[in-house]
Amino acid sequence: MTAPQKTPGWLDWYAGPSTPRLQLPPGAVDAHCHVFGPADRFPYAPERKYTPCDASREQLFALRDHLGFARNVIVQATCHGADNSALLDALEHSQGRARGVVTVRRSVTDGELQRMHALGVRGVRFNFVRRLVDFTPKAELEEIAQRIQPLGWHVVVYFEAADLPELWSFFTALPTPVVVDHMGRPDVRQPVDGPEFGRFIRLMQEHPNVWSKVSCPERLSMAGPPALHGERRPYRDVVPFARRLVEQFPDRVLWGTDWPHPNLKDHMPDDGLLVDFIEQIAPTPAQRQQLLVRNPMKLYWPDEG
Ligand code: 0GY
Repeated sequence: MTAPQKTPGWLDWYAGPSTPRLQLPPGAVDAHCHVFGPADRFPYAPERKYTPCDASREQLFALRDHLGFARNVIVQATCHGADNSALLDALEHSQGRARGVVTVRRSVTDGELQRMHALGVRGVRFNFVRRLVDFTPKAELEEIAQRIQPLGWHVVVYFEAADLPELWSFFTALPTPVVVDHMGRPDVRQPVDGPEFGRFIRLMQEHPNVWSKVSCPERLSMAGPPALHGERRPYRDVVPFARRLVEQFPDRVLWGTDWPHPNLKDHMPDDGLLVDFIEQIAPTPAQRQQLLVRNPMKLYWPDEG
């Protein structure tokens, strides 16, 4: 089979990342990453909005070891639609060191959900980012949430900050923990104390079942690629946002690399530098222990945490 044509302008993940200066606590979890293909074994979904480069489970596990993580949470990427085969294959070969968050339709059977659970799936992802997916009707998502709740799973949501008002009532009615990807994608040109991020903080304040990934500075930053500035402390404009959440909600924040970084347009981050970024948003060892070990273990490995 010939390899599918990547989306024009696609940036491949960065091979040869540096060794982080920050030593991660033992048992650290990369709580947001993906596998892509390989397309010859796990073809991309016909309805996808982008075609990436391959990023295999072997490459993900090598990165995990290189950066000093112990575990991964692999999140279904939209380029695979609701076919979770690549993700489930990765879980199956992780020796218990990976958990998964899948995308399902209402047609999923109870038997399929049980099999996914046995392989390590602990959540479903609902995506509201228009450039990535055609929306699934909310009634269908509500039905899915009701069905996965008895399994002890949670719902991961991905949306743009401007859409939070419209999504608020849907999110706050979900019967499970709700984990927000990338801080709800704030516009970091706005003040951290401004109305937009204030709304997101209020969501977490008023709803103790809402968690946030304080991930993706490279996606949210407006400051440009770090190489341009020769910086080892890049993405400074994102720091106040992530730090606020780490300080205010220390027991409901997670962190992940987002490897292999789909759809970045201007640069591909060095994952070693991304790990070093954690020190800016969680400066104390106690904060990092919660962010990287205790919190993800509570959600994904509750029997071992
Ligand atoms: C991310 C972010 C993105 C993509 C996806 O599933 C996906 O395709 O999540 C994005 O393009 O912002 O979390 O990986």
